[in-house]
Amino acid sequence: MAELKNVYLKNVYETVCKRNAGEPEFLQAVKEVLESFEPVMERRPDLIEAGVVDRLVEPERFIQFRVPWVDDNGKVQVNRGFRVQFNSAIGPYKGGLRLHPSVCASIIKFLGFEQIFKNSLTGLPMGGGKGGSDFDPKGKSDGEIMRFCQSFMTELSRHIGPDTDVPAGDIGVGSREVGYMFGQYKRLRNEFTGTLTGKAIPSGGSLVRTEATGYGLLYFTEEMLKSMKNDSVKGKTVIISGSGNVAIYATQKAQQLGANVVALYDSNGYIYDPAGIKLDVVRQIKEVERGRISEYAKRVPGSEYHEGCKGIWKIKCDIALPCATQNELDLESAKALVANGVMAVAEGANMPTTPDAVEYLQQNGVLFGPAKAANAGGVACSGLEMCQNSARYSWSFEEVDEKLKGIMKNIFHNAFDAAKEYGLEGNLVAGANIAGFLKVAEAMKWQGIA
Ligand code: NDP
Ligand code: 2IT
Repeated sequence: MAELKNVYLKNVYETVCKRNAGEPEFLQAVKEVLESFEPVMERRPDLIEAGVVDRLVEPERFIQFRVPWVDDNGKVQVNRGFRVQFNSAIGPYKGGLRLHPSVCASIIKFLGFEQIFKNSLTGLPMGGGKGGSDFDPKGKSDGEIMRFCQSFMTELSRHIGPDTDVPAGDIGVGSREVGYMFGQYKRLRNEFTGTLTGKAIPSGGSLVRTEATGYGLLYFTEEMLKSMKNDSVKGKTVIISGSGNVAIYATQKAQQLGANVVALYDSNGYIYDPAGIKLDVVRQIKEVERGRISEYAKRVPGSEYHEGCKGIWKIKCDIALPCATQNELDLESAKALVANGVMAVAEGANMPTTPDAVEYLQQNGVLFGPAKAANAGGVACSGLEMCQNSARYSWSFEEVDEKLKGIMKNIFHNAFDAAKEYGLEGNLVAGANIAGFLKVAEAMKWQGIA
């Protein structure tokens, strides 16, 4: 990545490096964002004077706590829980909870930092936050999952609330886990509020929330193709990494829009089905049986399973949608995609493309939809869930879906227009960062040094 030229930004970044040494994912996320701010700082000395960026890179609050629970053998287990409350300039902290053995301060802080800009881009009043634990849900019984979630929420409940901080799902946290956490929160507080989103429908959840990130990713991709290439998703060959919540509903919407989705993966390996992924089979394996994607090849004739994830990017495709985890698409993978004629990459996961891979894709004329914009549909729908909860009301599937579509189109155009205004036409990474930032920056300046 290029060196920062603006002296103010360079100094901010040096301080961030000193304060957060040993946190590579967080530093990666901050560096990318600060690079985008260079043209903004030239025009906005008032933001420098108000110390907006110095304040933005330091979380308002970082909470770390012990999560003790008892496994099925009666043995005491201890995990580490986190919540970062990064920025509340435009609304209560909002962001998911991740349960994965790799979770640590660096991962939670990078996710919380990105969430600030993403939430701002949705146009809804939500600040940035994120949380989770190094608990590994794989192979755990339902009872173990419930006891862990209850213990996690017992501590987290002190720090959250409908007007303070509203968590949701992320990797390893879906409706089941949100349900156990919501039940425990309600019991501890003796109040029924929309403090978590991603709830089941009978408990105040919103229709479309389950589908929202994947659907939103496709609405964004469709708008990007239409506006920048006068083209569409229809008839395109698509590969999607992951096979969890985001990947499944990205596949569903891509198929509805007339694309042929030919590959998916989990952390063990990928499936290739040239005739098109049979989503009912994937959903049975992943959502019902909580099994491995390798099962697919045993059940669907003509499909293949390959051990290891990297090979997926070597499959010829028009559109690639990384929907699993950070840094899963590296430079070598980007080169393979370009060599095979990929026209668009849009990020369903958070920071799935390494910085050198992003640069390579952009330099080779590939349309690139960054996570903060392209995967904002999930949190946008969470914002709509908060809205329905506050109003004690619920909207139909069609109403929520229409709102989601409108939000994703707006996000694309706001990112596109911001990039153009600052002399970086077509660079949606910079555009999304700038558009997300400016709203937060104005709010921070207006609220004084806080
Ligand atoms: P899920 O837990 O439902 O699914 C995650 C998928 O990614 C699984 O297939 C998992 O495989 C795979 N995966 C996880 N870690 C790795 C790894 N290290 N290498 C390869 N594959 C991996 O999570 P989601 O679908 O909800 O989240 C996916 C991504 O989307 C994350 O980056 C998340 O932050 C982001 N996101 C999620 C939103 C949401 O609303 N859920 C909203 C916006 C972004 P395995 O089962 O083998 O672990
Ligand atoms: O990364 C994300 O935007 C999410 N995991 C969704 C957060 C939310 O609050 O719905």
